[in-house]
Amino acid sequence: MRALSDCHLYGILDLGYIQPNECTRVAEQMIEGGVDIIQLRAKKMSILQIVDLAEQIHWLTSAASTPLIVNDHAEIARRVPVEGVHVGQDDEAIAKVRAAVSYEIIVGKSTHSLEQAGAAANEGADYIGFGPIFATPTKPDYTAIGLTDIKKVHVDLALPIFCIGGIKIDNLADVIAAGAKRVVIVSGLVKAPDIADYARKCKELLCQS
Ligand code: TZP
Ligand code: MG
Repeated sequence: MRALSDCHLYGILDLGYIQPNECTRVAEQMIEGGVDIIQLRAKKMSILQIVDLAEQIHWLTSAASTPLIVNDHAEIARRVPVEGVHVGQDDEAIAKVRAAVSYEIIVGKSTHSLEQAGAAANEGADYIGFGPIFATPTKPDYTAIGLTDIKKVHVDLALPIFCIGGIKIDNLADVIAAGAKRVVIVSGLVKAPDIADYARKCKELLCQS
């Protein structure tokens, strides 16, 4: 399995953008394009429905040594041997998520400020999402934090930091110039006419930095 430290491009199978029956195709294309780590995010589905989907996707991701992270629910990792769980500020505490799962998992946390980033590191997060950098319809109720704190969060914290929110191939160079080493791209990737090609181009920019 790919180590988290080797992950630079993070893709999300967001069921707000794709249908359940499109997940495996999209995951295959992400993997083909070099997406390093994939999350399954299904805000409106039941745990059982997500479990069913996670099982299908995990066959593909594990064959490609690509960690699969599920959003929000530790319960899914109890039923499917996914590699990790991602929690937000209002979800369960990291220790509680780890305690709920009988094997070692990656636990990531969403953060929206330098203060939250530091708190997540202290709480024991394996990685953080940091953003939204730019305003995004994928997370409409959140204010963009902009590029200015990216350098400082990298100076302050040693864990992997994935900048997220409104990042596309067209602004990725700016995000990297602001200090990002790792990014999450949601709509840019899943809505690309050629997902593998889009991922490949993003990876090139990230790997040059
Ligand atoms: N957390 C902060 S911004 C965001 C999440 C889940 C959504 C990012 O989506 P997009 O489509 O890449 O802007
Ligand atoms: Mg959540």
